[in-house]
Amino acid sequence: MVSWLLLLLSLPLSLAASGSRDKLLGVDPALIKKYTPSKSKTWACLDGSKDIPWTSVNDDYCDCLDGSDEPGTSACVNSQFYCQNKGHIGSFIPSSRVNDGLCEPECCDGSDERPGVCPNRCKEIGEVYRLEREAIEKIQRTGAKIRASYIAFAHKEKSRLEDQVKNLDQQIQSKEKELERLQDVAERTESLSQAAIEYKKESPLYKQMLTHNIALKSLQREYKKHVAREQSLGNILDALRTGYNPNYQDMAVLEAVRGWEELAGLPHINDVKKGDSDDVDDDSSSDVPDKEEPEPVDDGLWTADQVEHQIDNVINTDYTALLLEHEEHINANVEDSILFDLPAYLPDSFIPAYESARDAFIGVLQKLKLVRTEDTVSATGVSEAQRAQQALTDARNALIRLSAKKSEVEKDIAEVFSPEAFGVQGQWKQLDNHCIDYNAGDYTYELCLFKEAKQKPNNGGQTFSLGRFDSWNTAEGVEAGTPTFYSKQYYKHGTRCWNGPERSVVVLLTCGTENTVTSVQELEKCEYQFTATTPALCLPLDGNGSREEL
Ligand code: MAN
Repeated sequence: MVSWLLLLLSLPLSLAASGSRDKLLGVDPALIKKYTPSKSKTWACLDGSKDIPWTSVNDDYCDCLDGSDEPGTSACVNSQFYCQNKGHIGSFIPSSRVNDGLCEPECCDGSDERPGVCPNRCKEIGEVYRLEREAIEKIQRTGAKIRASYIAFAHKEKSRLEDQVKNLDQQIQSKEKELERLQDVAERTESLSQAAIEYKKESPLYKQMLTHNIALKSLQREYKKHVAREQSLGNILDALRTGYNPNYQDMAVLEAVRGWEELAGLPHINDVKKGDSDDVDDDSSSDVPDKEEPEPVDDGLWTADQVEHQIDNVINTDYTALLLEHEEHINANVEDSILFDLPAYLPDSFIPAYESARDAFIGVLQKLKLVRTEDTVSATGVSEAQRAQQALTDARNALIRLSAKKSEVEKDIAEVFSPEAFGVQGQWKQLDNHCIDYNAGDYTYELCLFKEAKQKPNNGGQTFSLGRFDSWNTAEGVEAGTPTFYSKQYYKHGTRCWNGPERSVVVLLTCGTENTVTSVQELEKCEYQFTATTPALCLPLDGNGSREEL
């Protein structure tokens, strides 16, 4: 009797309990608190549109416009069903797939179908999943440690680069000072060499040469005057010769004409007139002077023709250049003096001893300033000025190189912690130009991160560039610095494919304990896809990493 009473008392409770379980079937855990009846056993649709009897919740009839009264049935369209999947991970399915006789893979607890239809496989699935996840997490933990070391490297690298900039700054400063000094030296050497030239021009030889030049010019001018004068006189005498009247028997005129004819090598005018009858004026061929034989000249002297045509070359000589050539010649001659020719008269075995004694002797003479050293010669000459100019140019070029190097290092510094380059934490910096090989049978692919990808044939042939690093993931909506951004790299503008595009690569990156290329595929002709793992993508796990698990 007592037991019956207890049974009766407990019945509504257990019914109520099982009823409340049904009412909560498929409810999103975040909304579970909202699924409680009011005191009057009514319930308000979640959109607040109406109150319905609590018994109408999950009664397989859709009452609320938002479908919130049927979380555990397929009565309302566009509703979501939540499988608890106890022992594994809860998940949502569209409510249309509830009670359709099919066991949804997302609901390992079988709660999407009536009891008894689908087995609860959450324990075994959860176990496999946990093992897999543990393995992944282990990789991630190990990878994250390596990643941390990459970050530490980036910090060190940045300080190293900053020190390099400081060092370059110092070098630039001292180079600038050196440049100033060399500029000064070059200017002074330039004026010194000018002064040296002026000094050389004081040489009696040079001055005498200038005098000779003036004398030559004067003689040339006089010569030209005389030639012109002779020409005029010849014309006058020619007129007299052809125009005088022989009938006057003027002996003075006749003698003058004869004298002229002899000097000019002309035939006597009377003979010409007789021989040629009346056309004497038109045909002057018989009245030309005989071609003058070149006058013989003494050895080494110039002919009249040379005087006429070559004297200008001599007059226009560059005497300053000649002076410097002369100086060089004289200095060179020192080497050829009899003193330095001595070895020619010595037996071979004596020559080394002779040469060292000679060098020592010359050294002493140079120290005593009795013989000029090459430097002193050039210290007053043009070559010293050229040397100073060269030193100046070299220093200028070195300064340009240092400044360029500084800009390059400054750019590297800016990139270390840039999200667009090596990551906000600098986690990629250590992998700059890190090369990974992947043997694919016919080819070995080489991926030098942030630099270039290559395809090298294993059995001989041409290596192709598959492209140089271009960018991270540029897909729309992907923000720089996010894991998705760093999950893809593009290498572009490789060797052009025959009848096709330039070779290019997309590298898909995932977290791994090593930097490895795991696959290479040529998806389209000359468009390659690499998959690769890297610790740089292994983010540290928050807590134990199993928050989703129920
Ligand atoms: C080479 C390789 C191949 C590519 C062809 C295209 O053989 O680079 O990957 O498909 O050229 O001609």
